[in-house]
Amino acid sequence: MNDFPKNFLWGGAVAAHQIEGGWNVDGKGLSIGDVMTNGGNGIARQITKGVEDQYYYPNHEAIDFYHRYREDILLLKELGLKVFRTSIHWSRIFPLGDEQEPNEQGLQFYDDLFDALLENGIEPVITLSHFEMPYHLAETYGGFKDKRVIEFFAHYAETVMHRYKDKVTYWMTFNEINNQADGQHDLHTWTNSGILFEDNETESEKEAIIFQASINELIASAKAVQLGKIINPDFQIGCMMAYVPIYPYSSKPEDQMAALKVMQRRFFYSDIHVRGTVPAYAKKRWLQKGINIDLSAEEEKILQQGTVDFIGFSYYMSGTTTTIETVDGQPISDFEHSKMLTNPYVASSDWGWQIDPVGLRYTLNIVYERYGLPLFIVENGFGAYDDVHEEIIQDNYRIDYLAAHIIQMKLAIVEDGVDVLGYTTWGIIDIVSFGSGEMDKRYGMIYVDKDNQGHGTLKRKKKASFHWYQKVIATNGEDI
Ligand code: P53
Repeated sequence: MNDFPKNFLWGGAVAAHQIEGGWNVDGKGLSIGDVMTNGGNGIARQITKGVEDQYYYPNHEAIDFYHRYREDILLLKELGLKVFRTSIHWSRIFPLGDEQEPNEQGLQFYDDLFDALLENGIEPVITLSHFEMPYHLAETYGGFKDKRVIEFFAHYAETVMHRYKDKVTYWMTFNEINNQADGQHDLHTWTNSGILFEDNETESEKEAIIFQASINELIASAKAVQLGKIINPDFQIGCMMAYVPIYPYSSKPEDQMAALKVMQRRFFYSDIHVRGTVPAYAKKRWLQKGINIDLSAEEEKILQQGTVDFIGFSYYMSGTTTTIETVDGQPISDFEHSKMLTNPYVASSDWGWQIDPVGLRYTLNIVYERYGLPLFIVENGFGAYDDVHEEIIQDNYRIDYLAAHIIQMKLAIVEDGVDVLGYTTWGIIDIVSFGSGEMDKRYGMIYVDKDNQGHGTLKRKKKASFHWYQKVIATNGEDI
């Protein structure tokens, strides 16, 4: 008996800015990722005003997928991938973001890339914006703070969905749209709305800015869904969320409420993507905090008419919250006196990400119960230091991590009845880390010879996990 659906979409995932390189070729404009320096484990990346000579920008070359994708696709084919998730680099298509005419060379690149994938039996799954926005839109308009950016995004979305209407079926609008609301803007500085905060802005002001930009981004997403459905009614258009489930630390009822409140911060986005209306808890929060949101009746209608077909999400880790005063933790604003802390029952990666496979099954259940829509796990993976001197990298820790998560996904499908479309592991080939800019936070099953300073031959090599995942896919998840 086979437990995974027959057409289960096994795959791998990456993002254009973390893999392509070719940052200034063939008419591409500067992207917000192009002005992010390298950071390190526990060291934040910096954002510079344009490109400055004295810094190293790891995304400029990344792993040079732009010039090497044909060779890489052959490896992905050997791996047996059914789907490959990547994004379109917005600034290849509209270098500045606010022009009418697209850059034909940029469009041609993705035609060639998608053709090469399809010829090798791999279906592209496409994110329209994976923390990628033309730098000009961030610099001149303040990103999604400005309502005009809604139109620029819609025009971009319509252009590419029209161009690739016969090559791509699965689309997602914004990668991890909720990631900007989880307090993570302190980590990355850019939010995925293309906003930089001013030093003198208070936490309350930042919250108001993020809520407004998020609403604008949600309107942009809904417009893209509407346009896409006109272009090709068979399109499956989803949202993309970072689901980091937050557990109550104890059975204290207030801990349960605190966990629920933190989760509402994330569900705010998928609630609007799926239901098309602003949830009551958000409206109350705006009222209490004196936040005035600009959302017209016409825009509300767009939200209602542009709801998604499926929910794509990333899953790496879980978190824990408590209101117990004697327990140490990081204060958060979602519920009075609540704070985030380390879960004593789970291990952590070298970057402090809490490893929790059961949390994936839990998340699949919670999200499916809430929305009843098909789910697509479009990111799951283990960032780790590999011993690069080994002849074949024996990344058993990565195999263990992935196997444990696949087993929990299987339980959600088989025992809990959750509808899961597919599973794409993050960073199937080593890429530039988004959070830290490192190469050495490796996720790949294919090793790329490049280090944190940008040195290396860029040669590709299969790791032990490559052979393991090949077998998982070939047996449709029977042999984990
Ligand atoms: P890196 C935080 C929490 C969960 C997912 O992240 C996250 C982040 C951001 O760091 O981002 C997603 O490279 C994102 C990818 C990213 C991947 O997770 O920081 O969609 O672009 O590379 C892993 O280790």
